[in-house]
Amino acid sequence: MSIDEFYFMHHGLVLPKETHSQESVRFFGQEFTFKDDDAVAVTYPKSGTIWMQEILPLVLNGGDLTPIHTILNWDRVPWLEEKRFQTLVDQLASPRALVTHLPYQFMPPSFFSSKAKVIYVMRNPKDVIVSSYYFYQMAKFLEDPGSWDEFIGKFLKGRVMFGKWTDHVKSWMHTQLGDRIIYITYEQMIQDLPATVRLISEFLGKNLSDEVIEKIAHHCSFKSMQSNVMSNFSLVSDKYMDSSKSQFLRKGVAGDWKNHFSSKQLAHISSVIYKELEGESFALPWSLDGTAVVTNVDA
Ligand code: PPS
Repeated sequence: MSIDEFYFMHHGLVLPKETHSQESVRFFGQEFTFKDDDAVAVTYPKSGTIWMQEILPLVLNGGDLTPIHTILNWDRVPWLEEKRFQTLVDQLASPRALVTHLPYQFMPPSFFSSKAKVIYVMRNPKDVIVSSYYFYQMAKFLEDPGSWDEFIGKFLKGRVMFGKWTDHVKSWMHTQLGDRIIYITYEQMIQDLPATVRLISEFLGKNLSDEVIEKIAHHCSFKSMQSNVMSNFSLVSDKYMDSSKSQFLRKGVAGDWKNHFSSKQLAHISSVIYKELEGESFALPWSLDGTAVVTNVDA
């Protein structure tokens, strides 16, 4: 991996230089203080992060569309570990909606002593690999993914930003957060977005009417986000993203993996992932051998 050109290592974690720095992770780890009413969406990359950047502000403000129509998503609900965060943090109104891709052990002391709530969003790793592969082709600040086979290998070895998918999931499935965390899946959001928005709103202590829930779900649909310039990344300079190669909001479906993997690749992926999760006390909400099955995630 051309690690020096695109990435740097932070305590064993691969981070992109363009968007992150030692100073940005230090700032988050040492200077940032969580507040009790913060809501943090935690994701492994390509699992539903920007979807949560759309949903969370609307849930927290009772369905007022102003933020999603006036603030770019990366400023509206910033990544805690990114360089931009330090410049934005003082402008964020409470209750704050935040996102992070960091594994659990990278959260700072104030997170553990606060009552900040976490929505952990998981996605079938086979679709995460597909989505990542297209993203690595279009994002100029990431290493070229190489061939499809090469990229699958890199992903499984954790030679991609934020490391191994299994390590991320394991870290967040074994927290001491009790009722401060809920687990939802991308597939659950695809299956019934209003029901998932309701779940999130109840978790955050918001009693929203059915009408408001429907309104939020409508404005957070793939189609609505695709046509929202504040959310579709069309305002990102082509210096950073080549939209002729792929779109950030690319396909927005569950199960695109069926169009991409050979049976040999699928068998390899499931055997590696199952082996790494052997002995774990939680079960994945999908069968990696067959068709995706959505069940509740029980930590
Ligand atoms: S990142 O780079 O980590 O922030 O990416 P992330 O936002 O986690 O994941 C991007 C994928 O999420 C899809 N997406 C959606 N799918 C359905 N509905 C909505 N509203 C939605 N918003 C984002 C996006 O299309 C990427 O998935 P793929 O499979 O590549 O389309």
